[in-house]
Amino acid sequence: MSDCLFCKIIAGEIPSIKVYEDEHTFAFMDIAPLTKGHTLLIPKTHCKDLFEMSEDVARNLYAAAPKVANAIKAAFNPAGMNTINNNGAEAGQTVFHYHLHLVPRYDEKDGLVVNWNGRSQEFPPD
Ligand code: DGP
Repeated sequence: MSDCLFCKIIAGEIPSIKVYEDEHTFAFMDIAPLTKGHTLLIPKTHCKDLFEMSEDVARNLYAAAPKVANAIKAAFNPAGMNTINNNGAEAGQTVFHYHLHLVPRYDEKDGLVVNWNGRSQEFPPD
């Protein structure tokens, strides 16, 4: 899609820090990382969100997810990882090309505020 930010990143028209690429997917560092190593995994085929995603695109994307997660783990040595995907502005989506957030977690006191489902919650909860 010509006016899509993430399509432009895939095409190399906008620079990014690439983490992984194969025939169907592309992964790069988030410009505003929630934690060290926060990465976005996207399909090369443009689709707005999960509701528009075909089974083939989903299969290829999630086949790449463990590879990307393990590359992040090897590079940053996190203790855990959140995978999150926002669909629709009301759900917090700001870029309308499907993306899976891979957010490394370092310890329960890393101060990250979790706000994936419309609720804001200090981590860890009381
Ligand atoms: P979401 O709110 O789920 O739609 O997340 C969009 C993410 O995209 C957000 O964490 C910031 C990231 N982002 C936005 N613009 C750019 C960009 O130009 N480059 C990179 N690397 N990330 C971007």
